Amino acid sequence: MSRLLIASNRLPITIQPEGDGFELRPSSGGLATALRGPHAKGDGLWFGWPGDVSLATPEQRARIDAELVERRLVPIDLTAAEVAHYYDGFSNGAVWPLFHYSLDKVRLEAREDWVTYQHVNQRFAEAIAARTQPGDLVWIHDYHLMLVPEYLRRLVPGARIGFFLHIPFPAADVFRILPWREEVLRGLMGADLLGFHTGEYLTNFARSAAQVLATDLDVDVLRWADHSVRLGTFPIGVDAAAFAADSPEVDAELAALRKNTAGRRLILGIDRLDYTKGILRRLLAFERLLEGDQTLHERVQLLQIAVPSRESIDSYADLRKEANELVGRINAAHGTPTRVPVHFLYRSVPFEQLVALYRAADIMLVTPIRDGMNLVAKEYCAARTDGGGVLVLSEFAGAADELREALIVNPYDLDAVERTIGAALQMPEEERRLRMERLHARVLEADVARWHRRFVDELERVPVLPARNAVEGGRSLSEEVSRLREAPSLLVLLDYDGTLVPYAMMPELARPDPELQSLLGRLAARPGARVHVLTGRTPASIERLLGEQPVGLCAEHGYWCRPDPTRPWTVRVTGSLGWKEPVGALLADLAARTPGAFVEEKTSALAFHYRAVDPTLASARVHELRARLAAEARTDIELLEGSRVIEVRLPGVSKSIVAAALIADMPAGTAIFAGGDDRTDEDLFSALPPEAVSVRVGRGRSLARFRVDDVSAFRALLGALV
Ligand code: ADQ
Repeated sequence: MSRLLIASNRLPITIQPEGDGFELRPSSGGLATALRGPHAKGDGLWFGWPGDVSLATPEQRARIDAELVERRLVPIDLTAAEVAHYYDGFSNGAVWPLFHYSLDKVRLEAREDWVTYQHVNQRFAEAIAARTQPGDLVWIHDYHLMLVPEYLRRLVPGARIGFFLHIPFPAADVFRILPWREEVLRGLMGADLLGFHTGEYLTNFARSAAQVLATDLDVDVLRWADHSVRLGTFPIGVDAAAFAADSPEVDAELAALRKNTAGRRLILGIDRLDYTKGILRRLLAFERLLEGDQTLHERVQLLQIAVPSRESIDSYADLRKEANELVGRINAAHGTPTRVPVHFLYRSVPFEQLVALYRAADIMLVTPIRDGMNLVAKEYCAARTDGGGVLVLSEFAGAADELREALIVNPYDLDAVERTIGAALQMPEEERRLRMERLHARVLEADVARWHRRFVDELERVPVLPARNAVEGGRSLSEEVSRLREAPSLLVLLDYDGTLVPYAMMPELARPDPELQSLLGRLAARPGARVHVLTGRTPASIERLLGEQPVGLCAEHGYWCRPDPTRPWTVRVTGSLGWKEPVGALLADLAARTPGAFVEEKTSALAFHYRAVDPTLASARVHELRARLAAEARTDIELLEGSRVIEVRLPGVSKSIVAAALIADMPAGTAIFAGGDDRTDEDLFSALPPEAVSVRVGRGRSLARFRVDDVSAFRALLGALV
């Protein structure tokens, strides 16, 4: 088992002022509860905010730090201003409402919040990078830290990074409202594994990434600029055994509750006080129920418990006021001197009392307008060892995917909620038992330990990078470049698009600028140097761009080569091209049914381009293409997937074969420099001897020994070779 490093906004303990000193208390909330157990058993670290300790004296701080070290917790201290902008402003003021479809509450004028959000995410990444060892797994949690995967990837390129989102990922049309949508997606795409509670959130994410970043989805792998991210659904569970366990304390609480409700059926709501939890609409539906049956208040009692939350944000303070007013109105209209129909408590209840409440509740109302998962629903089912109780569950909670035997309801439809509570009150005992036994068993099996194990197992599958990625012999890239500058004989092998020039909207537009022209000219004129450009383009296309340059050109990934401008193009690979006609007809048929797609004909290949196609349709067409070719069982072709293009080509054509031939043409002892940015360039790198200097432009796992960020950094290297 690898060591696991966890990062979340809060540490699983919160430090609070207590008397003259400070006290460590367990943090509340589903995430802290879910990960606390496994962290305690392992040997990893946990990074997060410990709470406000700015008033601690140096001695108190030393004591706090010693306690944190003891528990393998690494504090990321936040100033009051950082909490205001990163946490309240951006995370909870913009992302939270947007991702829960509460568009009227989204803070869009949040530039300063965004800057702080980036800054705090960078601090998390630096703290993690400083403690990461080879082989570690890093698991980052939730919407507060969506940029950490990318920032950490820059600092530790080989890190194995997982990210789990605890809230919904909204539909692409909603996500795209976010002014910082592209940065957020880039941030998340730094991970190797991205986890969501449901398939719907995963699909929403994949569509958003396709629309904003032009990523490609291949079953469950999202490819972007040659970096692959695996997507998975990992519905979180609860510590079910703890909720199912019997104890004298729970029994005593239960007896007390039963005495108080004497004769009345208990309807229960338990939530963090948050506008997403649907508390107001729940109260309105209950009010309608009471209005429809004037005697009902004699027989039922609604108990709503809400833990105060995020009180420094206006919309949360408003919610509390509105809830109070509504409860007052209902009780005034339907209460009697001895009975009030609604009890509303603002507080957290201790664990034993929580379990007793779940066991006492005849009906549990979990009716959020949106909720990533909702653990309360699962805790209720886990606690019902007696097979009693009815769960009324919103279809907009992630939990509705799994808890199908609950009464599923649309929380926006007050009549439906009212009717469903009525049906729950009337439900025959046998049906109630059948449904709850099923729910209880499922929640016990799919518990939080299983969630944890599934995610970590999947992350563990991410391969550790091959050793050749490390800087061999300890020489840095600039030392290697100085060495090549002095070499009497030098071979330079270069990809074109994405390496020498940035990608353009249309291939014709990716023209070499004067700087590049001059650079290639000077490089080729260097004594003892040979320069070749290896591209997937056709001979005509690359010749239009670089025909005047004193460099060798290899087109169609090495099918065609032209060693210098004075010599003709020749074919380097032989093989029958008889497949082109039937496969061409198949591709033409696909393109005709796919708005935005087109087929490009090369000599050795046919390329199906779909950059401008709707992503869902594109992925369906790629699958269809694969299936139809597989059905024909052809051995005379192979498939090559690029960035939003799939190429059917003659087998045996690849940059590795042509690179090997070009190397063999040079005198022994020739120094080699190679650069590329995509999958076909990995073929090139694989053909190089170990001492060659290979450079990958951009992100993604690579066989190259070195990496630079972008085209301009790569050109600077070429300049240094001259
Ligand atoms: P939350 O929005 O915090 O979690 P939820 O999943 O319901 O929502 O978890 C709340 C937790 O707090 C539960 O464990 C519950 O028992 C506890 N709790 C609530 N009220 C309480 C009270 N009055 N007293 C004591 N305990 C109380 C976020 C997402 C969810 C997702 C979780 C986990 O918003 O959708 O399910 O993360 O991924």
